[in-house]
Amino acid sequence: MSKFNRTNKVTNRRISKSSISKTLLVEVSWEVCNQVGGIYTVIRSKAPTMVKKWEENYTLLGPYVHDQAQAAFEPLPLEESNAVCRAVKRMQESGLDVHYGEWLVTGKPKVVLVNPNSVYDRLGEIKYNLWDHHGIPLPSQDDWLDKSAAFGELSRIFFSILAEEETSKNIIGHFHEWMSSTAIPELRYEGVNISTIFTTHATMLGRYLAANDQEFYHHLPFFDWEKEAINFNIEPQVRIERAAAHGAHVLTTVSEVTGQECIHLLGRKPDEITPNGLNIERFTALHEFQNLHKEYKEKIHQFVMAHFFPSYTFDLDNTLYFFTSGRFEYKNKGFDTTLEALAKLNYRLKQEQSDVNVVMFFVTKRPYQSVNPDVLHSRAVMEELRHTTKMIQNQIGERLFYAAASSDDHKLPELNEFVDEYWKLRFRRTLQSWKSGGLPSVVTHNLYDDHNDEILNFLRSSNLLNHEDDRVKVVYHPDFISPSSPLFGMEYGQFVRGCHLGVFPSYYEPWGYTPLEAMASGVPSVTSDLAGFGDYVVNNLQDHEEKGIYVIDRKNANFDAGADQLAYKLHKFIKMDRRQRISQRNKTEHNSTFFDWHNLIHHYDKAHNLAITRNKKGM
Ligand code: G6P
Ligand code: 1S3
Repeated sequence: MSKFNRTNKVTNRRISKSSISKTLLVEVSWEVCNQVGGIYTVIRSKAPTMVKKWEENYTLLGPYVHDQAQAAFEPLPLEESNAVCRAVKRMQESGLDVHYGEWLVTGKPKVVLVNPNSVYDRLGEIKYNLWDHHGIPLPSQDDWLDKSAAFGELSRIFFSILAEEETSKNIIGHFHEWMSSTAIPELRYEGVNISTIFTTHATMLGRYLAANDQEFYHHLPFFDWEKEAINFNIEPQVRIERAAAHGAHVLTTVSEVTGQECIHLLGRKPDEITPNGLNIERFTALHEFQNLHKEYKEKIHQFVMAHFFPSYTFDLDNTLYFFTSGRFEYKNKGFDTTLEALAKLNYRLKQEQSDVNVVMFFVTKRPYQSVNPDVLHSRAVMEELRHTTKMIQNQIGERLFYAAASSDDHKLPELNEFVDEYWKLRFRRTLQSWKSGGLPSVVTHNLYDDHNDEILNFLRSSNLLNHEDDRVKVVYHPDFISPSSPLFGMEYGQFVRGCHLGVFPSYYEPWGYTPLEAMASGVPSVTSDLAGFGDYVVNNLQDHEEKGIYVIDRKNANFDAGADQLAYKLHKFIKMDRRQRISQRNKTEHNSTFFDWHNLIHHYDKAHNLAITRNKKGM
């Protein structure tokens, strides 16, 4: 239990407009102006809504990372009338490397960026205090922990000075994730007058335990957190997380699923669930999104032709593109369930003698040596083939026009005669090197650890190796997709738009932005009820399948039953005809506004209000 008494009931209301005008809100995250992972998406996409609501009373606090700041940060002059600026000035005067300005993203929020290096000379003392005051042990020479302790210390200094500079307004410090949160217990220890909120986007222990325990959710109430933290060698992180969770006036997390982890692993029930949204406007393509699907699907066709057609061909018009993407966490992200379901689906489609093809893309990040030379070669040869056919087409076009204009005859001339011998030969040679004997590779890059790779080992053992008669083909792309990647040459968002279905049946996923981002682009997807997003959809979005969000029950089903369900849903999707897919995409895109921050921000409003109330009541 928390050492602070929060048993008094406090009505949890949204913060009012007049309260906002009397409050400074500072949101703190390691991912402010610093792209690392999902929290960056939360902070960045929420910024326009926060700035609109809080105006000059809203500031973000993040780390100063030179390259990222160069690209997205514009310094502003420090105004004497602004308490945040005065705090920054005092920090600068004491020799700390602190910057104030605008983050150049939609909404242009004001940001304070602090350079962790500027307190590295005091790391010993900072760590000693965390140990002495809160029992948090921080070993030496752990880069992440050092950064976290330094960033926390700079946040503590900032808030302590801000509380001195601004005495007529409430101040809220809203901290995201353990990395940013050592300041919470320290501010409470020193009795600084700041209302604090800690939002955790996962629990450290939950992530480790889930990856190692098939029955994680059943065992959740019974874990000994201290023993497990030592077991996984993450004791400092877990202790920081717990100190922040217990020290904060208000604890929130992104989903009910992670709320359970907070109860059992952090020892505190969240006061509010703050689900993640998006700035849907950024995705809106007016009535164009169906055309964009067609345009980017065409680009994916180009890749698929280059990759498969040297070995055998199939009907692209009757081919569906499925994808999954994200960090490589084989079990947590549900890659294992996806593969099992694909094998089942392939078997079923073969039994039915279906003429549909599914190409499933795994887009993730694995260490690799290079792009597979054969894959690059076919891509290059296809470009050569395109060039050659284009030249032949031009030659025929020009010459046919002259022949037609100068002819008395009404017959179509022999077109072959219009082509130079040079181009005929080049055409034959290109075709010769285009065709290859082997099977299309299931992986596009040469992995360092090919033999132990879990995806490849599954594909090998289940013989899902892109045989001609397989109805489900696999392309494992162990790198993120970007315009500079040689095989796709497009942005990830464009790739998503070109696909038909996202597949994200996670086992451990506090929220999960990937299906929501697909939804905002009008692309349906499958998720699971163990993903915060999927759970939220089941409880809040009626007829969600019609709206393009399929949810697998993984809370109650075991691994095999989950894979069966996924195979069934994939099969159901395949059975839709084009008109049905188009109509579903319309509904998917239309309903994504449900997840616009404007519709979800009231959860944050409640948390902010509660923090002020509890701080005033000394709770
Ligand atoms: C969009 C385009 C249509 C195209 C369709 C293909 O809706 O506007 O012109 O026919 O995509 O849909 P499909 O699901 O078969 O890729
Ligand atoms: C976390 O990032 P992750 O991918 O490590 O935070 C994200 C934002 O709240 C969330 O979407 C994701 O599920 C969490 O796992």
